[in-house]
Amino acid sequence: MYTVGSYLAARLSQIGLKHHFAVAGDYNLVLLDQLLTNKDLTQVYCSNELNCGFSAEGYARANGAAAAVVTYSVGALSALNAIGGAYAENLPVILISGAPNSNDHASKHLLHHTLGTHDFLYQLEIAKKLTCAAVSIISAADAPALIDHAIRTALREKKPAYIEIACNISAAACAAPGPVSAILSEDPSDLATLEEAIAAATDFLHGKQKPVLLIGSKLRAAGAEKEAIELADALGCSVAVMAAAKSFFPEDHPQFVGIYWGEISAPGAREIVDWSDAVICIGTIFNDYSTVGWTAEPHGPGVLTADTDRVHFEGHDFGCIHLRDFLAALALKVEKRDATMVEYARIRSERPTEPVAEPDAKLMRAEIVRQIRPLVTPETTVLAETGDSWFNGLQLRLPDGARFEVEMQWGHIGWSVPATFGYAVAAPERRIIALIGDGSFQLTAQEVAQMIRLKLPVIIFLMNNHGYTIEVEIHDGPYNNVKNWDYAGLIDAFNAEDGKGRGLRATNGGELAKAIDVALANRDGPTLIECVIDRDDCTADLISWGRQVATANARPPRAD
Ligand code: DPX
Ligand code: MG
Repeated sequence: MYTVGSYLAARLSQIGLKHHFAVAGDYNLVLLDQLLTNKDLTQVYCSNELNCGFSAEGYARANGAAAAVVTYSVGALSALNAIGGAYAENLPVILISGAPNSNDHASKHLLHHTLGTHDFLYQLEIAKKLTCAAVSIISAADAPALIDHAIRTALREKKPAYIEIACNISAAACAAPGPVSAILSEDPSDLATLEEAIAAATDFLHGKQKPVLLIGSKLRAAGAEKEAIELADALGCSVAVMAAAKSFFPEDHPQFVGIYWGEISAPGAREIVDWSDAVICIGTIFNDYSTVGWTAEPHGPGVLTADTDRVHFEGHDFGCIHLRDFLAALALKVEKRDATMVEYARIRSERPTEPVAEPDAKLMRAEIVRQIRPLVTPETTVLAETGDSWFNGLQLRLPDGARFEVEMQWGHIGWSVPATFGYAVAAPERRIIALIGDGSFQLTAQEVAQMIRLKLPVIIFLMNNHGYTIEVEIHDGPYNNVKNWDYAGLIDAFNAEDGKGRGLRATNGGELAKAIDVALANRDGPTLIECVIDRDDCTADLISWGRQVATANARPPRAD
């Protein structure tokens, strides 16, 4: 016997979820009971719904998909911010909201947790804008079809979906779920189009001497990481990655030339991409941030764009092709073209590494990065928060297997605390390191308590520069100052009577080294290391990038 709630649980489990994230509320309590009946799914609780959404977002990064369960309006409207993030970041997160009793629709009743009007559709309408599929279940008979539609669409499109379930329907009987293949199956690439696209792309490359591959952040969502390596191997050309795609192409691959990010690119990477006569952009996203204020965007007849389901370049536009099929088929057709590697070997240089600081010298940002470097093993995932943490993280060299997560399209400060929690729930076997600024941490700090609750040995480097330094570099004012907290002391408060989290403060390199030892030894909970640095002690990359972004923001209105 299935109910709407147990049907939903079965489908979540079938698509590979072992957990779902939740905050309770009276519109979803019966649903939560139903989800608990599935012994293959663990319910994981969050401190608030924004964090619940971001925890699921982080889980989806490690696991491929995720679910968050919240209550109506007061919960869901907070979670929807994170769902917008999942849309921007191409992650299939299923947001499930309890909803008013089906009898209250079209009745005279006013309900709590609503606007105080008879409109109970506004949440669904908002969710439609932020998801690829949004359904409302007010009849158990319709539940299987609606649930399947939402989940299938999310998995296909790698975008979030929304399911709301009237609170009196969650425990109502419904049909049993069928085979999961009905949800997982996807339309194959159109073969005739694929063939023509490969012929045209081969022609395009035939006339070119200096191709490069530029890897973008949609590569993972497209499930095409392996195929990108195949194409790189076949072409023998240089491979640059965009910042948001760090770790999506192995950094110890011999053709890896580093991050392409305009004037703050890895040494040689910008020169090679700009010199190329055939930039193959794979799953790339060019926005104001990734183009450094519109100063660095490959364009013109030498650009071939291979997107998630579409390939286009001068005079051609082919749809209905999966990226992985295009890359794999092209790899079989192309000839070696290694001119960019030959040139790169001539011009390459290394960024200077950070000098070792005296153990009792005042702590500086560079020393922190220097001490984090050896922690990054093949089993490590680094999550880097919006702020100078992006630029610090991007400077870490990743051995094969290490992963790197950023939320560069949505850019919600505070994302990384719950996302790290969700990621750690999904991948407890990995070493998980979060780089977070003080301002960002203050948005979502509570989720450290959930890391303590589940005894997750996450290491958090909290850069306390006493402000919104990235904003300081873009445009400074009193609004960029942050009230200081006793961050290390906060962990004791979260521990209460039973927690095993550790909070430490480092003001010099010696203290930082000792704190890292404590963190590595603490397997029973998170360790937060507050790294105290000057307000303007930031990367040179942040200064250069911030100046260009500020210039782009400050463009005057057009006269017309
Ligand atoms: C804001 C940003 O302390 O990092 O390294 O000091 O910059 P840095 P912090 O975490 O400060 C972050 C701060 C205020 N961005 O510099 S990046 C605007 C913003 C945002 N998201 C939300 N609100 C405001 N990105 C939710
Ligand atoms: Mg800061």
